[in-house]
Formats: sequence, C-alpha cells, structure tokens
Amino acid sequence: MFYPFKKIETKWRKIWQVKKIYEPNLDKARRPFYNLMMFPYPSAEGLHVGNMYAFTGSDIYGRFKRMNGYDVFEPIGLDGFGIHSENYALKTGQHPAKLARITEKNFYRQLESVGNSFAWDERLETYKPDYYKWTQWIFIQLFNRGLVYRAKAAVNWCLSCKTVLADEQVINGRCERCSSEVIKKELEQWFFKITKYAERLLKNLEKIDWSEKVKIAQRNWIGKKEGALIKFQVLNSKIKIEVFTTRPETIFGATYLALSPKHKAISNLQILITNKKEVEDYIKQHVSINQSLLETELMVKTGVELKGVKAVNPASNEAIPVWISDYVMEDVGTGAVMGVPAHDQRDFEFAKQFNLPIKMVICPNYPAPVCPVLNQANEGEGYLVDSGKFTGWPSVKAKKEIVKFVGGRLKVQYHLRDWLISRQRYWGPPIPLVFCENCAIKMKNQALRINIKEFSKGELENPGWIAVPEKDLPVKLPFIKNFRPTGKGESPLASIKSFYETKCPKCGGKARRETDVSDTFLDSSWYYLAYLMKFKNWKARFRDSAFSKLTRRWLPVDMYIGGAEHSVLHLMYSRFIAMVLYDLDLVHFEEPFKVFRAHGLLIREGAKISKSKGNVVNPDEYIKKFGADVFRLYLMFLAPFEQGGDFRDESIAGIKRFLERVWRFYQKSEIQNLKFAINKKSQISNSRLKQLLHQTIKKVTVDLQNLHYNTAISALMILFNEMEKNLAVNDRETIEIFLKLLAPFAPFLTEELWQKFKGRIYTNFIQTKTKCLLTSVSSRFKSIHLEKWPQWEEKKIKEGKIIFIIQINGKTRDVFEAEKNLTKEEAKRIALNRPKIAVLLKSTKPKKLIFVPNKVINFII
Ligand code: ANZ
Ligand code: ZN
Repeated sequence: MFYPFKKIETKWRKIWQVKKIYEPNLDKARRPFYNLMMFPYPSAEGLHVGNMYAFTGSDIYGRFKRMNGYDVFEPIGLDGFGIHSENYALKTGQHPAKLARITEKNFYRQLESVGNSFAWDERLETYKPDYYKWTQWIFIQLFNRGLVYRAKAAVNWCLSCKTVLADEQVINGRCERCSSEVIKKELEQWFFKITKYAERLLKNLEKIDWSEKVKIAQRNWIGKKEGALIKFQVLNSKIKIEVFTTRPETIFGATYLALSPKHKAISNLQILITNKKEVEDYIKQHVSINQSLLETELMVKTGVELKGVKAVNPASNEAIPVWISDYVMEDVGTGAVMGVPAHDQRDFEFAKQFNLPIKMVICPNYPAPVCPVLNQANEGEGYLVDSGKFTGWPSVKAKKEIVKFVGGRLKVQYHLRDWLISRQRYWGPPIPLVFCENCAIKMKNQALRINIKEFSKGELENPGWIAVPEKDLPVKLPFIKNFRPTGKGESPLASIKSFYETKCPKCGGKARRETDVSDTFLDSSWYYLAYLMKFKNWKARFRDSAFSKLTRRWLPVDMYIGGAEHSVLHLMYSRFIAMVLYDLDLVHFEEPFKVFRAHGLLIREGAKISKSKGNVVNPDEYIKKFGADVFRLYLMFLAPFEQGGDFRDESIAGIKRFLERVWRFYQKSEIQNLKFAINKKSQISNSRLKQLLHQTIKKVTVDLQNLHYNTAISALMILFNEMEKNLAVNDRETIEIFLKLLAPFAPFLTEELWQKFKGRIYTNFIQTKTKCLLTSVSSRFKSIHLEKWPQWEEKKIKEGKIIFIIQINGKTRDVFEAEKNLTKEEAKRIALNRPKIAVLLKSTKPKKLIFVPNKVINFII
C-alpha cells in the first residue's frame, strides 16, 4: 500500500499557508536570506519538468537555510510580458491578456503543487500595470541620465517574430525565442548604452561568487581586446584604410588587406577598381546574409580582389593587394583587417585559398637556425624576424613600439554592443516617450535659444523626444483586438490613433507617443527588487526610505539559482541595470546577485528536454501519480544538481519504494510506541548506528551546502537501511534527526510524520478527497520546517573508527581505516581489494587466515 500522499499534501499546503510559515517578516527579519530562483515566463502547456527541476533544487537550498536559522525569503512570480507569451497567444489565437489570466492560474497551481516554500504574498506579474509602471520608470531614469539613444543601424530582425532583437538574443544566427533565421535590417531603434559599463561589468566579475561557466561566458561576450588601430595608405589616392589588430607586432608579415563587403571605403575606391562587375556581384551576394550564420555554417572562405587597388604596408613600405571577404565582420573593429597569413589561422586559410604570399615574421627562437615551414598559422609568441629594425626583438616587447613606429594608436576594443531595447510588438510595456515636432524644431534651432535646464540629458541628446512625466506613469498598454506584429518595422500600436495621439508634456503641443514596446529582458532585469516593493503594496518607491530600508536588509540576493542559458542575457542585463541604479543612488549595491549557481539540464532520450525536441514531460502527471515528495526526491537523485540528469521513468520506482518504507517504518514506531525489538540479524551495534547518524548529518549538511543533492539522498538511504535493521528501543534521537534531514527534500511526508511522531496534533480540520477545511490551528503548532537543523559531533564520528592492520605471513603490509566491530568476512573482502595486497598475493590462495577483531587480519601463504 502506498501512503496517502494526496491527503497529506492538500492538508499541509493549507496549514502552511494559514500559518504563513514561509513568509518572513520583511521589515524585521534578524537573519535575512534572499533565496531567488528565475521566475518563469508562462507559455504553452505550463511548467515542464525542467522548470520543476530548477525550482525544486533552489527550494531545497532555501529550506536548508531556513532550518539553519535564517529568515528565508523565497519569492516567485511570472515573467509574463514579452515575445514568448505573445507567440503562444498568436499560435493559439487567443488574446495575450486573456491568456495571461489562464496561464497565471495554471502556473501558480503547478508551482504550489510541487511543495516549494514560496512567499506567496509577494508574488508578482510583469504585465500588471503596477509592475510595468516601474519598468517604465527605470527606462526614464536611464533616459534622463543620457544612457538611451535612438540610432539607425543594421539590426537583427527575426523573420518570424517580425521584430528586432538584441545581439544577445541571436544564437548562432537564429532567434533566441523561436529559432527562426535572423537577418540584418537597417532600422532606427532605441539603444541602452551598456557598452559604457563594459569595463565595470568585466572587472566586477572578480568580486562575485558565480558558477565559473557563467563568468566565462560573460567575459567572452564582453570580449575585451587590447590592440591597436593602424592606417594603411591606398596608393594613388587620398584614402586611408584603418584596421584593428591585436597583434601589431606582426605587421611586417601583413601581405594583404581585407575589407568587409559592406566597408564604407569601397564606394570611394570605385575610380581605382578595374573589376567593378565582379566586385559588385560579390557584394550583392554577401550583404544580406547574416554573418554569424555564415560563420557557423560556411567553412570555405570566399573573397574577391579589388583589382587596381593597392595599399602600403606602413612598416615595410611594400604595396599589398586589397581584398573584400565575408570573413571580415562588418561590426568588429573597423571592418577591415591586415592579413597576416603566417600568424593568424583565418588569414592563413584565406591566403592558401587565393594564393597570397605567406611571410613569417615570428620565430620560436632567435637567432633562428631554421624557421619551421608552416602548414598552419603559428599564433604563438617568439622573436621577430624579417621585421626591419625590430628583428630579434621578443614579440611581446615589440607590440607598443611597433604601433608607435607606424603611427598607429593603442585601442581597447569590446565585443559587447549596446542593448537594443525597442520591439515592434504588442505585448510589452510601451516605451514611455513622446515625440514632439515643435520641441524638436526648437531644440535644433540654435537661434531660438531653448532653456537647457528644462530638458533632461536624454531629451537634449535625442531632440524632440520627451520623457513621460512620472505622475503620468504607467503609460498603459491599450487592449487591442488585432495585436499581430505587422512586419512593417513598427508595432501594432502604431495604428491605434487613440494611443499615439497625445500632448507634449513640455510645450503642450501635439505630440506622438512612441509605439514600440521595450524588451522583455528589461522587465526581468529588476524583478528581484520588485518582490520587496510588492510587500509595500506598490506604494513604495525607489527613493522612499522605507523601501531603501528593505533593500538594505535583503539585498543583494544571497543565493540565485537558474539556467546558464541566461548567461549573457538576463544575468548580464540585470547587472547593468543594478549598476545604473547604484550610480543614481537608488540602491546600495552594484552587483545584485552575490552568489549564482547554474543548475544542469534535464536530458531525455539523449536530448535536452524542450518543446522543440518533442520530449517534454508534464510534471502534473507524476505529481498526481506519485506525489510531490517522490517527484522531488526523484529529480534530485538523478545526478549532481549542477550537472543535470537523465530523466528515465523506470528509476522513479526505487524512490517510491524508499518513501513507502519510511512511511511504514514510522507508522510502526507510532503504533508500537517505539518498542522495537532489536533485530537479531543486526550486524552493527547501536553505537555504530550513532556513528553512522553523525556521519550522515555531516554528509547531508555539507552536500546541501554544495548542492550535491543526489549524494545527500543516498546517504539518507544508507542511514535508513540501518535504522530499519537496527533501531534500538526508544532511539528517538535518530528517528527525529532522520526526518529533519529528509525534510528539505520531502516536505509533506516529513511534516506529517513529524507531527504524528511528536504527538503534537495541533490542527483540526475536515478533509474530503480533494479539499481540506481547516477549523483551527493552535498557536502552539510548529512545523518541522522551522525546526533546528541537526548538528553533528565530530567526536561521535571518530569514536568507532579503528586502524586495521593487514599482514602477510605475519609481516605488516598495509593498513586501512575501518569501523569498529568489522566482521571477519568484511575485513577479508576489504583487505583483498587493497591494490598493494592484491599485487602481493597475486594468484596465490592463502592457506590460512588469522583474524583478531578490531586489530589485525593475517594471511598465511
Ligand atoms: C593582424 C593579426 C595578426 C591578427 C595575427 C591576429 C593575429 P582575436 O584574434 O579573435 O582576438 N580582426 C580585426 N577586425 C576584424 C573583423 N572586422 N573581422 C574579422 N576579423 C577581424 O581578434 C582580433 C583579430 O581579429 C585582429 O588581430 C584581426 O586580426 C582580426 F598574427 O590583426 B589580427
Ligand atoms: Zn513639445
């Protein structure tokens, strides 16, 4: 018989809620611990098992901290604005606002069913006007500070979502949300100046305790490169082509220049080019393709020479050919490279392809007896050869000197681009700006002499664009029937006259609202702050002293657990926004998340569980069939939490049996009032059980701290096996501690057993099959989840240990540490498995075995 989990779960869910055991006192908490998990974006069929995996792992940590005496705050909400939710609405033909109400219910039901210790009172949804009022407010803070600008640029355009995307949202040339192809389109858009923070975003990484792989991803994305800008004069022309290089010391080996097909100089070079048609054709073929797509999918390098054009290598004074090629990225460096085939692999491949000279200028040693013949580029350092007056210099030392010599300048370059923030979609917070023609004219016309003080930095930098005043926030997203993206480069709001027609807040004249909405990642960049505002019923404001008291008490976040796929998206954007708020003196921290741990991914049938792979698992079925506790334990038992695991149905049965046995064991101890007979077959003594108990406390504690949940669970199983076999009369201690250790993993079962075992039934309720009507809960009720986490005693762990000696023919050959009262058979097995002994004994079979308990095992051969 399986235990009645359904009844138990509905009951405790209710009691926990009534007693608010997971609601810390936000104002007064003495040992605040902010345990954050990435709030989900509602979509499709609800939460899948991967989400549950992440949330459960995070919750277990929170429960562990709570039992260790912390006031744990574990909030949850929905990241419900944005393309993802809207795409789902489009697919199902429902309005996103209506869909939001449905998914909200479903998500919260699911999140509740899995038994996480959420502070439900503080839940929030990003699409509620109360929330996005502050998203818009933050937008305006950035705008007023001069961190927002409008610019025309070749931006990423998702053909399917019909909107622009930020660079971070293009993964291998495809849309992060829908995986469709992304092309480049010239459009005027709003950007956040995140590049101004590149150096700080990079430096601060050293200060935070984050999963290394996420730090690496951020470091690479920021992509700091120290190099130089060097100009190459075009022969018979005034034009100079500037290149960016990280290896200026190789310049004597530059045998050609290569430009991106979109390089601005090409049109100015027309008079020199003799193969115009060929060049034109090449450019036509290559401008519309997305480069990151190219990079990943094209192995062969292509290009065409600009015949008639030569450039002068400023170091060697040689005339070198100029090529265009799509291996040169338009938006990296200057969009032009000096080709050094001998020392750059890409250049090497290009030179091989088109028979360009390969000139070696760095050798591993100097004077060089022979320089190796290259069959690939030598990208290492060494000594310069064939490099004029620099010949013989160590390459590292020559860098700066050569830049000086050729009249270049040192330049630090970042890969990070400004954050494209506008979206031509419906389901998001309208960007809180209006455009006023009248003010634009005034600002552009110097003669009119505007009063500068009247305008913010953002308004001065973007003439005509005026911020919506704080008192007029939120700019509400109107309910419109046709919310479909138009594909014309503007939001559906652009056809809603009643929305865009407005008055200029500055001059009162006719003005037009911005009709694009902001990126979803702006919504999620500050939600951890919003949970604290929610408590104040949204009346709190950033500058309120009450709010800053709260943020000081609770922030930065103590533990943040989530997916690594957000490394350069959410996790980068949130850091940036926090830095801006810090500079504005609105928060006291620069880094919002002190500790971040990335959980692993769940795999099924060899692939990551995801909708696109068609291998999703609906957690509801499992919870219904096995109960939340079995499901939690099962997920956490799969593999180390940070590694992810293979979801296989078969193995859930083992966990089910385990909890069944626990249930039965405690039923029995209750009935028999702890009068166990000592099992005759018992192999270990009671003191050994105590030792194991303390070992287990230590193991589970250390494992939980390190998120090694799977090994913690197996330690609990080992302890329980022994308990089943050996429990002595009235060993209440072991029985209680076991439940406490299991509590973070199986919150419902342990609560039920704990309350029964302690004989503290302080609750009255009437329970039907599906409902639980509480009639009263005594004030003396105390949940196991608020009990104190057990402490181990090092002394007890060591007590039973002995040093066991292995002898061969009376001669000591090896020793091992073992538990007291080892049996002869166990000792023999351990001894024979010791590598040293195995070698010595080889195939000889011992004639005799002498066993001295707790001391020696002696093989006679
Ligand atoms: C000459 C050179 C010689 C370079 C050498 C490297 C090695 P990494 O190397 O990835 O850090 N580069 C510059 N602008 C580029 C563009 N728009 N598209 C493609 N490649 C470009 O990146 C820096 C190097 O990338 C630069 O240094 C340049 O090649 C190339 F032995 O210049 B180097
Ligand atoms: Zn105006």
